[in-house]
Amino acid sequence: MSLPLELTLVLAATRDMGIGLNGALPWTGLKKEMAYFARITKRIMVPQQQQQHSSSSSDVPPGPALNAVIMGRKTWDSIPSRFRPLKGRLNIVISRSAGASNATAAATEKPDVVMAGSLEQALAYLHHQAQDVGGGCGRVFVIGGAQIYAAALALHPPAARRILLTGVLSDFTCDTFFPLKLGVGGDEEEKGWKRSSKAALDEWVGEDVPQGVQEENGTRYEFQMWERVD
Ligand code: FOL
Repeated sequence: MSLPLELTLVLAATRDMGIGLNGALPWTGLKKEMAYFARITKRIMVPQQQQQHSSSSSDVPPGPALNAVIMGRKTWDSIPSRFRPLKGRLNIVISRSAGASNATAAATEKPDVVMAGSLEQALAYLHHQAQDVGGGCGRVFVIGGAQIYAAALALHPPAARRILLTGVLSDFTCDTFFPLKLGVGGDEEEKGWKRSSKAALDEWVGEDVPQGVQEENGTRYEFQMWERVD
């Protein structure tokens, strides 16, 4: 894991950046979109430097065992219980009333769910883990909801470097919104974000991502990546 920690926000949002309704996703039946979410948050990508100049395999560091997904308590509650914790990923759940269980979770040898009292505490936990364990954690994804995305975007110095946005082109009623408008007015660069090429998206996620408008059950969407402009 790179230090300081680099965060990637993952979300699906309508054109006006709607992400939720009544504590759930505004849509149903986007199976391939959800499969994309699961694949890209699970996939372990070995940094380029670690692959080079290794005279024998014993010189290669063990590398990350798991990526982490950081989410708020309401997002945790919104995930169907049969899918919780999200498998093949270290789940970190942020809850203001979870301060005490943080220490307990940190003491567990290989927790798949860690409770943290704030985003800062979640990042501190990952930072510690990276130093303790060889390879530590892999990529760190912030998967919502609105409050946690806002906290991630507000970090100083900036830690959210990348946004994997699935732009939903069909209209849905929403009551929860992503706190940054992307792909709407065309003035994103002023706000410090730039849409990446398909090649950059493919390289970062490690697969050939379907390009252009996708459609499932009458809902149209598009896979995008946005990167912070330095
Ligand atoms: N990002 C994107 N691109 N799409 C989303 O639907 C999405 N959803 C959330 C955050 N970022 C997203 C938050 N909500 C599951 C359910 C709700 C949820 C996140 C994840 C979930 O059950 N995930 C399983 C998939 C199981 C399946 O195959 O259907 C997982 O293993 O990731």
